Amino acid sequence: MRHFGIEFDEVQLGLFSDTWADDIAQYDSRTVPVLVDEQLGSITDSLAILETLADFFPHMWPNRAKLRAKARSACAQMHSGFMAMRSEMPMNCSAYRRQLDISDACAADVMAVQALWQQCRDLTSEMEVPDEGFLFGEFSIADAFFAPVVIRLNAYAVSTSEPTQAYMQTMLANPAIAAWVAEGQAETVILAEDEAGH
Ligand SMILES: N[C@@H](CCC(=O)N[C@@H](CS)C(=O)NCC(=O)O)C(=O)O
Repeated sequence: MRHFGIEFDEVQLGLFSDTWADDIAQYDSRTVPVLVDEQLGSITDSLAILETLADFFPHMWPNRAKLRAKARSACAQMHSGFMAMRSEMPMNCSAYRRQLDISDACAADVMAVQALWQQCRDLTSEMEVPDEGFLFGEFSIADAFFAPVVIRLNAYAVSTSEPTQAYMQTMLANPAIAAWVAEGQAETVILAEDEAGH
């Protein structure tokens, strides 16, 4: 939403706090993210949120049908897959190239996500659309969906291909993603201070 200039108010909840269950229940949800719209009510789940937003802002998906289909497929795969990578490499905006022992299943996920990105990039270059280095040329919902993977690959010392590194640089330089990472880093500081009793 930030990348596309869609106005919204952000409410920050303490994910691991004592009041979490009550706090999130106020938004008729059990998990974040949840989007609350005056007309539509509470929309829980990242994929549902992005599909709902795309009803109103269709340019959030690639505008060519073939790229849009591939983008939807990539998002759905991310949403329901890559479980080993998601559980063994927790998203941590403050970590950088941290050593981590990963299972074969996690290493296979890391390879598979890079292969998927390459397929997206290859299709994009075949279609000759404006290319700013994102999965489908210009930033789309697919990039928003994979931003947490980019942040994970940056956080842990896992080897990545050159095209992956180029994509990661493009993503991390995007102002909306850079702001998200910076806010995540600032949040860690707040939690650390709270634990110390300040
Ligand atoms: N499928 C959901 C997953 C959401 C999810 O797992 N959110 C986590 C934080 S990233 C959460 O709210 N966990 C709190 C809990 O499970 O109590 C989505 O993509 O929106």
